[in-house]
Amino acid sequence: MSLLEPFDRYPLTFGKTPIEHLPRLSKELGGKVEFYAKREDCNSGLAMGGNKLRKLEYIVPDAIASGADTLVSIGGVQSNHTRMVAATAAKLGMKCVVIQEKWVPHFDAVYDRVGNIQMTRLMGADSRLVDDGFDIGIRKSWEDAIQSVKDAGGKPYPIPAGASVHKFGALGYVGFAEEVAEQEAELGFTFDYIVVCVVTGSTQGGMIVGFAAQDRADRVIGIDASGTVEQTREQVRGIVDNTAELIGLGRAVREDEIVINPDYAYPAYGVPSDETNDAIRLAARTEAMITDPVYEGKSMQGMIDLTRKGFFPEGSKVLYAHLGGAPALNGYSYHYKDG
Ligand code: 5PA
Repeated sequence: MSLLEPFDRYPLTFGKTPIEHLPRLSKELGGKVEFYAKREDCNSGLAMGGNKLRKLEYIVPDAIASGADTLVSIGGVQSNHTRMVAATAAKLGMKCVVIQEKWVPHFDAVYDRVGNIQMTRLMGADSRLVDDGFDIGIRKSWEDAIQSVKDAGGKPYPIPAGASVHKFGALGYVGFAEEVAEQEAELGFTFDYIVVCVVTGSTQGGMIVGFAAQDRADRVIGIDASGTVEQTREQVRGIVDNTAELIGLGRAVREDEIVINPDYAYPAYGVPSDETNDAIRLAARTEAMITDPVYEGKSMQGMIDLTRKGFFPEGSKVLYAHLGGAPALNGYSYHYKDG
């Protein structure tokens, strides 16, 4: 029986996400480890989908039950999360206010007009640009936006950055772990490692709890893209404890079951290194799998580098969780003008 049985879910996704073999990337990386991707980036018809929808599926029933008429959330200028909250609001017939902070020191001329923010505006969200810098915690700008909805006579439903420190924010990725186990039974083998990008924490946090129920949470390798890894780790710890309690895991998750590698977030959140860009190009040229400079490019870089360093024993099967994010590439046109 699913650990999620007691919780309401409002479907926003197509269903199980496909697991795709990556034979050309595997060969390129030496052929001793086989790579697969679980395509969370292809999970829905709502505004290009991505990891946030799995989280929002368990939050929407609470939003509806609260009688709210406006979803209020926060992210950077090119936030995927605010795009997904705007999409959810449009689909539900609710209003949406999103704060978009200057999380990235990046000055592409059309950065605040294309990609995620363009789609967010198209879906009718009230997108408010704010000058504050990167921080995954609770922000005054978000609290002010919640208050502004109340002042205008509306009923806000607050969704924190990345839907992460919401009590139900990690349930969706507990479901991911159960889905992987079902797919492994169909495939006839199990994965030795799962590689996932981590920033606000509920994607990996949910996976850790879900895989802890299968006694293999330490095989979830988080690749930090925040550049503030201590804060991210602390946030993941809190999310894991809350979620383990919520689903009745029946035991505490140990520190060694929370694995976060800080080595690939440089030079800063939202800024790709040369190695990130090489990883983005390699995934694109071997598998036509498009990753972005903020999140998935960094976890791809981590997976590639760890493979080259021999971290994954020969014969391992590694599952890369592709969480979405490609729309942000539009804001980085100059980086990739020559491919
Ligand atoms: C994001 C997050 P978590 O925040 O759950 O740790 O997930 C990291 C992550 N990949 C990984 C993609 C494509 C993501 O969008 N994005 C945030 C956003 O505002 O878009 C929450 C930061």
